[in-house]
Amino acid sequence: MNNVLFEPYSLGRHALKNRIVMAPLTRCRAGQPGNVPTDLNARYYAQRASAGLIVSEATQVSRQGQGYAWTPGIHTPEQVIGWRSVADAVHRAGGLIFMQLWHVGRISHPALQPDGQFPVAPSAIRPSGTAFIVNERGEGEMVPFVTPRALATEEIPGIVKQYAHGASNALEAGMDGVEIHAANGYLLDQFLNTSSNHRTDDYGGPVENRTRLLMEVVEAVCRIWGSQRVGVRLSPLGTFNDMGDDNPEELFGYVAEQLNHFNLAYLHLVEPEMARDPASPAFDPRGPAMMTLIREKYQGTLIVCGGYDHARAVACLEEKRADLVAFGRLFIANPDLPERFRRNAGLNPPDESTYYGGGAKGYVDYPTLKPLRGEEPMSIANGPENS
Ligand code: 8OZ
Repeated sequence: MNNVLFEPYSLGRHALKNRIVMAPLTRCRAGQPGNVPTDLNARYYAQRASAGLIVSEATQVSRQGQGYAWTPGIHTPEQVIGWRSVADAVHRAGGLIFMQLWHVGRISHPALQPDGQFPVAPSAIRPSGTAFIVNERGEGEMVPFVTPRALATEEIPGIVKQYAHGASNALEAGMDGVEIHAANGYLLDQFLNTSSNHRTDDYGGPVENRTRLLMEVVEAVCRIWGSQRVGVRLSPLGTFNDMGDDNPEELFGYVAEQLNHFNLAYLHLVEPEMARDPASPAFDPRGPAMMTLIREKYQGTLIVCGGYDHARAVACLEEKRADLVAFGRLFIANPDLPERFRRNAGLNPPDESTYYGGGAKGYVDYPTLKPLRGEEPMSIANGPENS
């Protein structure tokens, strides 16, 4: 079968075996104490190494950058060692993995911050909703967000340094590249959007100013990695975490144009329907035009992500709306997703109750069609293709 998803792709310095990307997925299963990746995490990623590229779960570049219980970091020596075993396991299984570098900004809580400090943000605007923290008993708990502290202009170089530190640690951990998380309402997105950025200094106001921090971070990370091993993720028109912009076409069109100057590995878009607050109406009529606008403005490799199934992904690539397609929920439940696509096999449904936190259940125990390399045979869902 001639399936465009299985065409190889040259991504920056890497040769991808297919055009199927495992999307970054927060699973809240880092080892405690210290938010250190474990053998269980290594096993989970290695099981999914048949993706052309894995993008790791969002990984905080500093303690200040953490916003959820039990997410992994890349700011301590122990975390570097933990991530090295993840990278090694993925490589042994024939895969490639980029680490997603994350600073949550205001999407945090003093309970997760060093010395119980307030989270930082472009402006002192409290997001609606709740943070997922670890309480005194060591349990996960949802608590209302607080009003963050607005960063002083003099503190911005320190933020860029946090990303640079995470990026050089990711290099030391043997990752194949890094993706800068500038989507879904976290720190860099908070600077981009007018809903969260009311600054009056060089980092607020006109679009050139609101994009400044992102560009400084991209430049710093490219200096460490070389631009061909750096990607950026955006969520234009996203409303998750109270995002919203007065002129999103101008904003994201400008960002796409500016990113051309770096010759990055890729730009990764969370499609508008996926980036919406679940409470708001799902369809944004501006979505398709936004995707077309960015495809026109951005000259490099484009990855799209947002509830794709096999047929929609094939259509997207055939129509050249993107170069690669990322899958999130399908990869949670189907470690061998490419093989299932290839065979047109049935898919395991994901169990939402095990998305965040916990152990092996709902993490490394989804059945495959046939045993994965280096794994014991697992119990297998029925179907003639499983023999
Ligand atoms: C779901 C739960 C927690 C974090 C994102 C890193 O939205 C996340 C995230 C998603 O990008």
